[in-house]
Amino acid sequence: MSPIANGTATPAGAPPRAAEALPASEAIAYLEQYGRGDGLSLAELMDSRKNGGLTYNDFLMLPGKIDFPASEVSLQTRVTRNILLNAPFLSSPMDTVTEDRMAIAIALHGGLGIIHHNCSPEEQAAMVRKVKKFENGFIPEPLCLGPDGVVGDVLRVKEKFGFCGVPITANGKIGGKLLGIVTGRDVQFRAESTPLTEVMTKDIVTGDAGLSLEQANTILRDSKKGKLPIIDKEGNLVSLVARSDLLKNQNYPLASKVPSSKQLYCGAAIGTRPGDRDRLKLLVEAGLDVVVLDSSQGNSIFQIEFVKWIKQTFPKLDVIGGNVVTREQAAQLIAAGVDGLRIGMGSGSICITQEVMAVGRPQGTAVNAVSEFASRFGVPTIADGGISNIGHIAKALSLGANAVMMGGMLAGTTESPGEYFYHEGKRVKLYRGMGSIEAMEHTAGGAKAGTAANNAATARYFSETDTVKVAQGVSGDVQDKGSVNKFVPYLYTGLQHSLQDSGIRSVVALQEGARDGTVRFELRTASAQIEGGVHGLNSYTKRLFA
Ligand code: CPR
Repeated sequence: MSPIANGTATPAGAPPRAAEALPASEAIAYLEQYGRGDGLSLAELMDSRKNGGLTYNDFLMLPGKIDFPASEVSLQTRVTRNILLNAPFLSSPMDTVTEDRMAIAIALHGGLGIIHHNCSPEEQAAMVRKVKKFENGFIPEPLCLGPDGVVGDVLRVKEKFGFCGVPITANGKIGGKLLGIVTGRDVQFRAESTPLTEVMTKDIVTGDAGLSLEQANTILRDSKKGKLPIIDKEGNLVSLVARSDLLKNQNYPLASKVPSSKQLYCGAAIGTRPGDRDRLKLLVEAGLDVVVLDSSQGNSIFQIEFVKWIKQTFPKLDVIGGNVVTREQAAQLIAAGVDGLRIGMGSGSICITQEVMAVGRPQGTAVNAVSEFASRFGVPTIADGGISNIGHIAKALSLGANAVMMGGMLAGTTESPGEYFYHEGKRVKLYRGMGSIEAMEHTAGGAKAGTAANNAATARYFSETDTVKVAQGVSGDVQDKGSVNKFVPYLYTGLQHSLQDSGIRSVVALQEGARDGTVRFELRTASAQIEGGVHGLNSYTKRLFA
């Protein structure tokens, strides 16, 4: 073993201490000759806990040498055999975390959203379709009115939504033939009962479907109009571009896109019951890129058969299997043909699986064991659950995961489903486990409780024949975190700094360094953990980013 990798405090072979100090200029050569001697290699770290599992809080990475700016750190990673992302972030398929809005927002920032299935197959497919059709700056479903509308309708739209440039289509909906557009000036000083056909502008500047946002912006600028309806060859409205959004239209250089296309990547979760085959067909028709087989214990004959069926039926669709925490579980799913594995059992913030079932594994150990094994077969892994800060993400990656999946971290953002409310003076949103009784009995925005769709969704935790539902999670709330548009860049930049501190330029280099022993780790005792947290203050404010 190389002196660097052996991790002993006094490097083997180091000469006895001389009476006189060595020349300072020899310090680096000394290290190179006798080894760094600090901390543990990944293998030693894991070995130190072979009689008990390791969690993210049990260890730290040691610093390396910084000879590059943090902004140069690449967070690019492969989350399945075929999908490469610019950021190692996935959002959990939970009805208080990922619907189309979250999936779009996280994909724009380089990650991947997995749409939950606590809703009917049609509703889930509609969400997938929205993500796949999303084009930055184009409003895919603008509010429209029909030719039978009156001025009062526009005034009510203005009062409720704050804008009044409304396209008028033959059927009053997106997709209908564009007849005209009504703006604020058109309805000024008009009686509420005046038909819109009398006041609408019929001579409209339009853009053709397929034009770029840049081209649309140029037309808007030159025409001095407020809204640019985009129409197809038949004159049907397909989307709208608003002048008021011109300045807001950010560039998303990290966006997760299907190569050589404008489409964002979209994932969705399903169960492994026979009915889920029909659900998956609808999702694939909607353009799904990757399916997650949602089970808390993935090593089941149902999942294995399901993976084989998907691989035969939809050979181009990537499949993420799981959840697994052992090599044995992973081996079964890898042999069945999965393209990625989701790791975690009982580590989720809303989860009581370990308490109730007495089955699970500390997440650090699970991530390392499964990732080490899966990487031998070229199968990427996703560390799912238990991420509550940026450090946890860095640690999950250092243990071998290719990406992390987050529920609680992304709940409470503007883009997560549900409305904000106040709890004990704090602005919060609901966040609940998918195996909580509440998730089965209620829905966040999808299917009604007790419907077939809903029951199928909670199949992850409940079996049809159960007379008593045994909960595996709780329902609670999390504080308002603002928009994903700020929160995910915070995670991204923070992670770049974490890797920079370790002297590592990319996620790939982190994993290689962990494997070859050059990335060094240290165990944390209970008092080390206290030391590493804020302590000794009378009170403090914790602002995470600005
Ligand atoms: P956190 O990111 O909140 O720690 O965990 C989210 C993960 O928890 C999800 O991606 C999922 O794997 C898991 N999960 C969701 N509902 C659960 C219940 Cl009821 N019980 C156990 N795990 C759950």
